[in-house]
Amino acid sequence: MKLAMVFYRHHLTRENFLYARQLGCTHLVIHLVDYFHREKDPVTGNNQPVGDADGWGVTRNRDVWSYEELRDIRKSIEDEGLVLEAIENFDPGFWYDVLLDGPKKAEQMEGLKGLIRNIGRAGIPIMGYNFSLAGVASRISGAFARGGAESVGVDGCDSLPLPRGMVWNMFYDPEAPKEVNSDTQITSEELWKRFAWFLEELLPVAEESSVKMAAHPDDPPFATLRGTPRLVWRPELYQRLLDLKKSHSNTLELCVGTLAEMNGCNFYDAIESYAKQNAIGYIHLRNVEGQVPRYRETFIDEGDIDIYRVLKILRRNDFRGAVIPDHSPLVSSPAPWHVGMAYALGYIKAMMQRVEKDCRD
Ligand SMILES: [Mn+2]
Repeated sequence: MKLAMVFYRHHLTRENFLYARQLGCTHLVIHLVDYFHREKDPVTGNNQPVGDADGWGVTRNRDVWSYEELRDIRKSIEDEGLVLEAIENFDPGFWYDVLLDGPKKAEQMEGLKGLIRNIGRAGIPIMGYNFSLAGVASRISGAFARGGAESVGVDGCDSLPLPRGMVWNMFYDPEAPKEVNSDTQITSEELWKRFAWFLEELLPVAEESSVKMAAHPDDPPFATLRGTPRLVWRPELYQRLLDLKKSHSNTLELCVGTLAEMNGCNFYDAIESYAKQNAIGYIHLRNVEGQVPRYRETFIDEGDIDIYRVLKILRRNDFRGAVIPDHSPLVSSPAPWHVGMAYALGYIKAMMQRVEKDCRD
């Protein structure tokens, strides 16, 4: 098992690479989609300029990340003694019509295929993605965690329908007419049909390029959100995703926190079963109290998840991939995000060492 962390694009500096290495990471996951937020974002701890007048993110990116750009990022990471393990998330501007079954679908799929080839050529083993129309929504933030640390949670489901020009929580076309996009008001089976096409088209290219595609479940795991169906909001739907096409390149970006937020989910059994199938690309690890429709993200040492038990299941099933802290509450300090991540990393590293020792003895 490898300890890693995720950096957003604005984090890709030598100082941060040293920070990760000093805290015991050997690997990194990078998030190249720039998000824009109204105010301080409790997940990234970042103050970003707003995207549009209502504070939604806007992407005008259409050209996928080039081989040269990816190669240079990988080199800058390797120069500091770290390994680039995965890229997390496509820019919504690359594939909105793949999600919406829109007119540019075929053209955008060619773009995604080119991107997967670039990723393989740049020597990056995993591409994490989330096949979702509404993306992350319904989240609230507040002083929810220990000592009033700022954290995120969910209190019921956001039913505001998706407007035209938006997928996830970003506008790819901010000038689109302000009306409900009926292409997002579809059945669950229609969503699975769109997903099956995506996988059928892209997996052969991923296989040829030695890239693993790794799917994140829907966060938060509601059956529907903003009037759209969700793909993976129950553990058996994660299995359905794997069963659609058996392949070394069809894997999971297994988010333990999201699994724990699913109603009635025995997430230990679920993790064990995915690990036995060797179907885990990499792990998102965090802790949480409660389940949909109401939960709060906590510090990693609190909440409903026994982190030691999760890591032990992974180790016993010979999981060799990366584990990253998913989110952490922000810690009151001059560097709230960095301190929160450092705390989570230290805790996970200690548990990994303990698991390693217990499994050897
Ligand atoms: Mn996650």
